Amino acid sequence: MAPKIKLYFLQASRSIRVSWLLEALDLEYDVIFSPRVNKVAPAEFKEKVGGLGKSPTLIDGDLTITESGNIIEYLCDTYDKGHKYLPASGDPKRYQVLQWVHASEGIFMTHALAITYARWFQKDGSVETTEEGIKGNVLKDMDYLQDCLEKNGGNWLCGKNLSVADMMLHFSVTFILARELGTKGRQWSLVNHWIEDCEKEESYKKAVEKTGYDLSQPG
Ligand SMILES: N[C@@H](CCC(=O)N[C@@H](CS)C(=O)NCC(=O)O)C(=O)O
Repeated sequence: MAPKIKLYFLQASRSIRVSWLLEALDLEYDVIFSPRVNKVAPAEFKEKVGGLGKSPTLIDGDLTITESGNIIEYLCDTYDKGHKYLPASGDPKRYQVLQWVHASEGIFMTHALAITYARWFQKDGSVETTEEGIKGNVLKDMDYLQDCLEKNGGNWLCGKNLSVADMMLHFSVTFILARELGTKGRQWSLVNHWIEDCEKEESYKKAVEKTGYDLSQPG
């Protein structure tokens, strides 16, 4: 019988967050994959995904949901009965994890994409000047992350164990560093160490193997 969970997965995208969690939860799922064409999602793939055509989109039985953070919360509430990756509703620790889940999109990706879109679409004036203006936000975000990792004194964002905070933010930070979105010439040693730890996780490796995820692809 085909698995009831299906994941629309655009190459070099935030979809890796969901695939990583699906592997960590040991769930069966089918990947509906598309490469990028000229850096973006091909129109026929977006049509197949439906809605705004965004990846990740998850189907679980009759439910179709979008937004990586929302999908992650849904999967934890439905399948992570031991609350390994996201503490239970009402537990104060849950909101520390969710803070990073939301910051991954609402802060880190927002600032990163301001530079990405300037590079893609700015026709007049100097893109370098726009980047120079925006990069202060990205640098603050990265400095803050380094600081939090230092204060935490451990490998993971929230406490001693891997959580969905790491699974969400890993994509944002590797995207920022791989595309040098205001970060050229800067190093964050603890952030690099944390990325290495994320990528050593068996569940992350399985997700990469299953999906063919490759952030070095243009996008
Ligand atoms: N906030 C959404 C962003 C989804 C999103 O923009 N996904 C990108 C790939 S990372 C996408 O599907 N782009 C295709 C397009 O917009 O054409 C999330 O976290 O899931």
